[in-house]
Amino acid sequence: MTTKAAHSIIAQRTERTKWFQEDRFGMFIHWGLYAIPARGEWVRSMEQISVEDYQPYFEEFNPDQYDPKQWARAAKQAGMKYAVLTAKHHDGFCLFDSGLTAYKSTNTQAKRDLVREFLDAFRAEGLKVGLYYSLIDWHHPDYPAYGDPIHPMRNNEAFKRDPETFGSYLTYMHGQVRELLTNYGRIDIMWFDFSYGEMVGEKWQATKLMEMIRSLQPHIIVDNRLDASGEQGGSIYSDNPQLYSGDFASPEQIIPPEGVQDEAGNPLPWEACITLNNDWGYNPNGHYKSAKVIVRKLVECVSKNGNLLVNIGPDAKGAIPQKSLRVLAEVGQWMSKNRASIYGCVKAGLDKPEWGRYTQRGNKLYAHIFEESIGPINLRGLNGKIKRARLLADGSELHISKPWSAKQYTDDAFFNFSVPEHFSFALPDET
Ligand code: FHN
Repeated sequence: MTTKAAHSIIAQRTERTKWFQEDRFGMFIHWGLYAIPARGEWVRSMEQISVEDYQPYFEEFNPDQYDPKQWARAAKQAGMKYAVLTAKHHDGFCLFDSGLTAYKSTNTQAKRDLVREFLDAFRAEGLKVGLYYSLIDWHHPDYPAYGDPIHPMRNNEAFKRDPETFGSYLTYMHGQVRELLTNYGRIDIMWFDFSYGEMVGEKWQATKLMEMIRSLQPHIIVDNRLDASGEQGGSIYSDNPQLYSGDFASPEQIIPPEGVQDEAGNPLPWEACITLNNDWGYNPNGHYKSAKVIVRKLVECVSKNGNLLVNIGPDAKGAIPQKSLRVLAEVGQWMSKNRASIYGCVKAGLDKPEWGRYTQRGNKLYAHIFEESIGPINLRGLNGKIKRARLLADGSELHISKPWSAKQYTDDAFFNFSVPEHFSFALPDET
């Protein structure tokens, strides 16, 4: 690829992801037939369930409590600005009315286009909408041979016969992406998942796929997993980006220590995706992360120029688990008072303080104090650089004291008090 072409791709990526880097916080939704066995979305592969033995889940799927308007309200009240729903996960079941398969929600007892209802409900609440689409498909006759759940290609006759297009699967996969980007209005995010081993890039005919995507919805942002796997999700290829390298990196269940940068150290768009209870698909068990942990991870992502996508796994009836709703509601209470320190914020030009993290927007610096202090809180290097400080939660003024006389503190400013955890301050910073 020429340097000029690479620069053009990087410039377009920067423009496309502006809203994404403003919004910072989204909801991931993994939902499908696997909600019935309720042991996570990989249950078919992990337990080597045959297509025939998985079929009863298709026949009985009837989420009569599915109310995407309630989902959208929960996301909005949590302070989330966008949401991504699985249109098709690895088991191949389509939550949308695809013309290319009978393995879809409109052919179940539900008789509903679950994707369309999701898109309508979340748009109505003012959230941006994205669709997750699995490159892997354990149901398609030209793909699965799920003997090896990650590498079914290796024992797949169609793949051996025609490794470039492995039968009709790529035609099917590209065709479904075309359906999703043609029949459902404006889609803001296309979230592909995932490449692995030899199955990467052009093995998916990724350039052709991206040319189609860009022609149908030029504004849409695409993750980096046409070119990366889950564990590689934290990287994005910036110095020589291919058309399919993606608009944002997608670290999974991890927050990169320094965020994601290009070789020159320039920050790149990225989004960490995490589960609430260790499973992406519905599982009533599992340890739920607390609202405090979610808030801290959100602050950490933003303090490193990143986004956080928090997953919920609705049950087979279409209901979001009560435990998930409770965590989301508590996160929303914090966001209602501190959202100014998240939306549109970026990494501050300061070292990470020992007591928490900074985020910044324009000349406002936000101090997120995570640990109750034993004494004055040291705003290292900020002596004389803070015009005033306000507590975000109630707008009250906070006193900034002068540096201590001891030599090593002469450049520092101090909050001369101890504060409870989770405080955020607006520090209009003159620097
Ligand atoms: O295998 C999938 C998994 O089920 C889930 O969808 C995650 C979410 O990012 N992605 C893959 C694992 O990396």
